Amino acid sequence: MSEGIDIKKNILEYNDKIAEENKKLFEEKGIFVINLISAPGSGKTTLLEKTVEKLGKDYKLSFLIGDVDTERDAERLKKHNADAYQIITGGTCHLEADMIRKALSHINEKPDFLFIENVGNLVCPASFYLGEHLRVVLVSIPEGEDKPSKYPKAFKTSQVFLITKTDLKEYFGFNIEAIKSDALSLNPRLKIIEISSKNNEGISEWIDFLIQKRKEFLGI
Ligand SMILES: Nc1nc2c(ncn2[C@@H]2O[C@H](COP(=O)(O)OP(=O)(O)O)[C@@H](O)[C@H]2O)c(=O)[nH]1
Ligand SMILES: [Mg+2]
Repeated sequence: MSEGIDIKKNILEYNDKIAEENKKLFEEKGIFVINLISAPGSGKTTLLEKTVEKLGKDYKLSFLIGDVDTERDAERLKKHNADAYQIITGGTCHLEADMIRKALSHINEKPDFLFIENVGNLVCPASFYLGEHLRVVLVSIPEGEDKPSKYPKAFKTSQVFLITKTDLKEYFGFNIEAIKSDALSLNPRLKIIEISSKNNEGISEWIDFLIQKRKEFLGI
C-alpha cells in the first residue's frame, strides 16, 4: 500500500517538474496557455471552434487536444483552419506535462494563445498540472448541478468555471444559483461564466476575459 502511494507521489512530482519547465518555456515565448477540463461531452471542442471563429480573427491560436482515441476533435478544429494537433493517450485518462512538451514540436512555435483540451474526465486531469496559466473547468446543464461537490479538486484547482449549454436550462430545470454557490464555496475566487455555443450566450464575455488575462500575463 505505501509503495503504491510512493509511486503515485513520484509520478506527480515528475509531472510537476516537467510542468514547471513547460511554464518557463511558455513565459519565454509569451504564449498564454489555457487547460480545459470537463467530463466527456460538456462542449469543450464546440467552444474551441467558437473561439477560433471569434478570437482567431485577431490572434494566433494553437490547440493541443487530448483523447483516449481518434483524431476527430483536432480534425474538427482543422476544418476551421486552426493549428491543431491531437494527442492520443491510448488509455490514459488525462494529459501529462511531458505529453504537452513532446507535442509542442507539432504546432506553431509562438502562438498568442495555446488551448489544451484535456481528456474528458473530471477526476484525473485535476491532479496533473501542465504548466498552464489558466485552468478552466466546464459543466454542462445536462450533467446536473451536483458536480462541484462530487469532484471538488477540479474546482479547487481551476481559476474559471464555465456553465455550458445554457440554451438547455429550461428543459433540465437546472438550478444555476445552486451550482454557482457550491463551486464558490470550494473556491471563492472562481470566475464563473454562463455559456452557450448554440445561442452565443457568454461567448463575448469568454473572449474578452481571455484577452484581458493574456494582457495581465504579458504585463501590458
Ligand atoms: N445544446 C447545446 N449543445 C451543445 C453546446 N455545446 C456543445 N453541444 C453539443 O454537445 C455535444 C458534445 O460537444 P463537444 O464539444 O464534442 O464536447 P467535448 O466532449 O467536451 O469536446 C455535441 O453534440 C455538441 O453539438 C451548447 O452550447 N448547447
Ligand atoms: Mg472534445
